[in-house]
Amino acid sequence: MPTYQFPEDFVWGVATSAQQIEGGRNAGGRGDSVWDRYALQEGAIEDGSDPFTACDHYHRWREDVDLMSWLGVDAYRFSISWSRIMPDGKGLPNAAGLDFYDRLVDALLAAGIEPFITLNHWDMPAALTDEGGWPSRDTVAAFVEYTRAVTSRLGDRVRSWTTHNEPWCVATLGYEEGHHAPGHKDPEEALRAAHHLLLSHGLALRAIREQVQDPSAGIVLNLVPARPHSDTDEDREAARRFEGFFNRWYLDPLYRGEYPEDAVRDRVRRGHLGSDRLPFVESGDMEIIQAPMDFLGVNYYSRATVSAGPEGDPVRAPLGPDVELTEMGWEIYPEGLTDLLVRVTEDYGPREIFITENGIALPEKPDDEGRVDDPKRIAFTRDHLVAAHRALERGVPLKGYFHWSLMDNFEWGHGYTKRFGLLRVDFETLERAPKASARWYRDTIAANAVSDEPAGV
Ligand code: IFM
Repeated sequence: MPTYQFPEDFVWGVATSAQQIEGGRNAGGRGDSVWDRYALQEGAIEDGSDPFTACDHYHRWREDVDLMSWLGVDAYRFSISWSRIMPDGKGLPNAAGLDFYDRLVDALLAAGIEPFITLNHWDMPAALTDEGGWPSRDTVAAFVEYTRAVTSRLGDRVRSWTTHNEPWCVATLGYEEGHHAPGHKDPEEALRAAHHLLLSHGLALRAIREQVQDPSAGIVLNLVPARPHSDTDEDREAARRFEGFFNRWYLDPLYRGEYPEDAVRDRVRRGHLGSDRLPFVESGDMEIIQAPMDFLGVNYYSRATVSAGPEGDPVRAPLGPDVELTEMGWEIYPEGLTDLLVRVTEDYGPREIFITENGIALPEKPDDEGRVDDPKRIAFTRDHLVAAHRALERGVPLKGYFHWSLMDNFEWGHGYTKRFGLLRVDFETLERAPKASARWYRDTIAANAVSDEPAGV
C-alpha cells in the first residue's frame, strides 16, 4: 500500500465558523446577525431550529481548544462573528466581543495552534441588512471598518487573515436563489452583492496589510468543477456557463482584474444585466479587487454534473444509482480535487493554496457508549488527501488542509440535520465526543502522511 508523505511544513487543521458553533446569541453585547433573524422566519430552517445556542462554543471554547490539542492540529480556521464586534453594524466596536477572540487567540497560541481567521463567514449584522446588505455599496465601508477593528486588536498575534468565505454562497444563495439569509430572489441584487463582496475584499486586504505585521492574507472560494452530463454541444455549453458564474466570476476579477466576458454575456442574455457594461463597477474598483493575495483558500466538496435546461442554461442532471453520494446529496469525487487544484494553479498562478474546507455529512447514530464509528468519513478524507498529494506532485503550491469540520454544528438552512464533525456533538447535553474519524485524523497528522490502507477503520 503506498504511503503519501506530506512536506515537513504542511499545515494540518480543522475549520469552523462563528454562526455555526458559537451560540451566545446576545451574550457580551452581541447584536443579531442576518442569520439569527432569517432563522426566525417560518420554514427557513429545515428542522425548525436556530443557531442561538449551536454548540455553545462561546462558553465551551476552552474545552474545544483542548480537543484540538488532543487532535494535534497545527492550525485552527475559525471566523469572527461580525455582529459580536459591530452589534449595530457601525460605530465603536464592542469591547466584550473583541475580548472573547483575544482570549481564544491567546489560548490557541499557548497550545501551539496557529489561528487562521476568517472575517466574514456569512453572518453580517442584521442592522446592515436593514440598510441594504451586500447589494448596497455602503456595506463595503462597513466591512472595512469592522476589519480594522479586528486586525488592530489581534494583528499583533494573528498572521493569517481571510476576508470572505465563499462569496458565491452569500451572493447567489442569499440574494438570487433565496435559500440562505436574507432569502432574496433577485439576480440583479446578487450581481451587485458579488461585486461589493469582491471590492470589500480588496479594501480589507489593504487594511490588513496596514495593521498586521508580515500578514498572510487571502480569500476562500468554494470551487465546483462542472462535468457535462453528455457529450452533446448543449451539455458542454451548459458546463461552461455553470463554471463561468460559479468559479470564474470570482477567480477572474481576483487574478485578472476583469469579469469573464462570456459569463457577463450570459447574464445579459438572461436579462440580469442591461448591457455588458456592469453598472455597479466604478472606476478603480477592478484594480482594488486584483490586489495580489498571499493565498487562495479552496473549499472542495464535490463536482457538478450539468445538462442544458431551458434556454440552454445549466441544470443539475440526475446521477445514476452507482454514484456515491453524501448525506447532502453531493457526489463523492476525490479526483476532482487534483484536477481543480492543478487547473487553478495553471490558469491563475496563486502564490499559495490552502484547502480550507473538505469534509462529509453522514447519517450517524452513536452506539450505547456514545461512540460513533464513521468509516465513510475516514475513507472520504483519506481519498481527498491522496488527491491533494497528487496535486502537490504536479507542482501545486498547496500548503495545508483544513477538515470541515471540527465538530457537528448548525448547517445553515439544514439546521442540525447534517453532521460534518470529527467530534460528535450531542445537541441536548452539548457534550463533544471524538468519532473514529477524529482518532484517524489524529494519527494522520502525527504521521504527516496518509496511506492508501483503510487505517483505523
Ligand atoms: O457548513 C458549510 C460551511 O459553512 C461553508 N462551506 C460548506 C460547509 C458544508 O456545507
